[in-house]
Amino acid sequence: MSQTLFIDGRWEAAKSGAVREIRCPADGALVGVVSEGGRDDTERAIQAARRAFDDGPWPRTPAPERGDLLLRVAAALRERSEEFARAESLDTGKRIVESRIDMSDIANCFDYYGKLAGLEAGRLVDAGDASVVSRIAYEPVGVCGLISPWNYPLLQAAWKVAPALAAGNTFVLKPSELTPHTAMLLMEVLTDVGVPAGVANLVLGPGPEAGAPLSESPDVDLVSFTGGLHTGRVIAAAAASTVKKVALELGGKNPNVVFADAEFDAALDNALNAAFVHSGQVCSAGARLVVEESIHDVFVDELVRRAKGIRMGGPFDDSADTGPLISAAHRDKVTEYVRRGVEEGAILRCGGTWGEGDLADGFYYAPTVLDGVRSGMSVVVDEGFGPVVTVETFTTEDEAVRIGNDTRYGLAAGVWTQDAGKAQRVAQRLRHGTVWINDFHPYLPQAEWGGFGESGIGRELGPTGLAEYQEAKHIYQNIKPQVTGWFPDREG
Ligand code: TXE
Repeated sequence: MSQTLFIDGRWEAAKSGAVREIRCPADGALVGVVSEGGRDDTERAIQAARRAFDDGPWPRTPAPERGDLLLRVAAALRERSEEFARAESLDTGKRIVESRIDMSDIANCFDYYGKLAGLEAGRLVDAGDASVVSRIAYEPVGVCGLISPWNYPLLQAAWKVAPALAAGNTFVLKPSELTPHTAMLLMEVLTDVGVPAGVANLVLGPGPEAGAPLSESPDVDLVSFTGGLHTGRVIAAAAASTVKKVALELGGKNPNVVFADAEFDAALDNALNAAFVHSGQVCSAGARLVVEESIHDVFVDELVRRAKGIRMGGPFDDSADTGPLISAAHRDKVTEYVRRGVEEGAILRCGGTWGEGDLADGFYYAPTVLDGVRSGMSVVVDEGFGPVVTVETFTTEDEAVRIGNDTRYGLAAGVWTQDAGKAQRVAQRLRHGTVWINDFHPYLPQAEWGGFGESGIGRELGPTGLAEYQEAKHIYQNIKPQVTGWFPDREG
């Protein structure tokens, strides 16, 4: 029987005995068989995390010691990086080179929070009264429910696990049911470096069963979720009944604005990266190319030519530039998304096809360019989460900003121009959580990440990413207690 749930420091099977086969999206090969947890299992994990928080040593461990332990996690991840990268590539189908980059970023994230953990010793407040000592203490929130998606499975989990641990919380992690293996490996590392039993718990299984208690249970104090907008709304609504803290990262519909005076080759190359990296399964994908009308034809012709040259292939195919989509269901969704766009009037310039021949067993979808789209079309409004870029044009700076902000999301945007003043003006006016100028996609563990609008609530990474996992407590001490006389001492 598969024992792949990690609860209270022990590997366990799902109570129901159910299992799930994990298959590589690149070719359908069996990667592993894991426990398929349900509500009971998650409840058990929540209770373990609750006990570890209420009675265990972890929340009371000095913050610098917790930080040291995170630095050891980072070192262990670097040592086992190749094993982790392979596991990530097999679960997601992404190229091994991309998984290696992810693993390095994950180790950097643990390093960052390891170093930050010990720096924050609270704050003294001047109460304006010499007889008062007033201070702010930052305490852990409690039991955290961490729900992560399948596109960057361990990276998205690490953005939650590292600050949650740094702040002294205990947690239950529920990765996507499609991509569980690196989360399992992470539990091994956390145990090896000495995280106490019950602090780090892992449940696997489908969201509505294994995930839902993390947003519903009164014993969970915070739920942090990365995934789709629809699921985010369900989780926020469920969390409202117990008024738990909620952090959401729900993707985006991210404009990549290219002015005519941009450095052409760099803008073009990055427009490809923006849209097609990891086959567009990136929350910050630059899936909306917004290009100045005067260069539209030459820019888009070149984009199409280059997109046609992108090679699809499996994780270990050195000649491949990009991999498959995560599942048959997701490829069907992308297929329907493009079909609908064309029906609404988009011009299909390239792509729109599935992988054939050697690729027929995987969920490949060719890089796709949809030209001539207009505001309000479904391909402009909705996140596609596939290798699909739409093209809109503008003639003025104001129009570029208006189109860039014409979305209910607000996660990320790119601006390409050699005019530094224009770049800053546009960046200031774009309502997105990250704006890249003359670049696309880089992010830093020390810089906040998250969205405006329906892209979510809260920020991950940076100091704010730690603050999300802390409660601020004001401790006010009167060192010269006196009678206030507010209520006169009268006979009753
Ligand atoms: O994600 P879900 P799906 C977007 C992208 C994609 C769409 C749907 O547009 O096409 O979301 O993808 C867990 N209670 N993004 O359906 O459902 C689930 O098990 C608790 C953007 O695959 O959001 C998984 O662990 N948990 C994105 C996680 O939620 C629940 C990344 C994400 O799955 C749950 C992925 C419930 N009721 C998709 N229902 C990004 N922001 O990067 C599901 N889950």
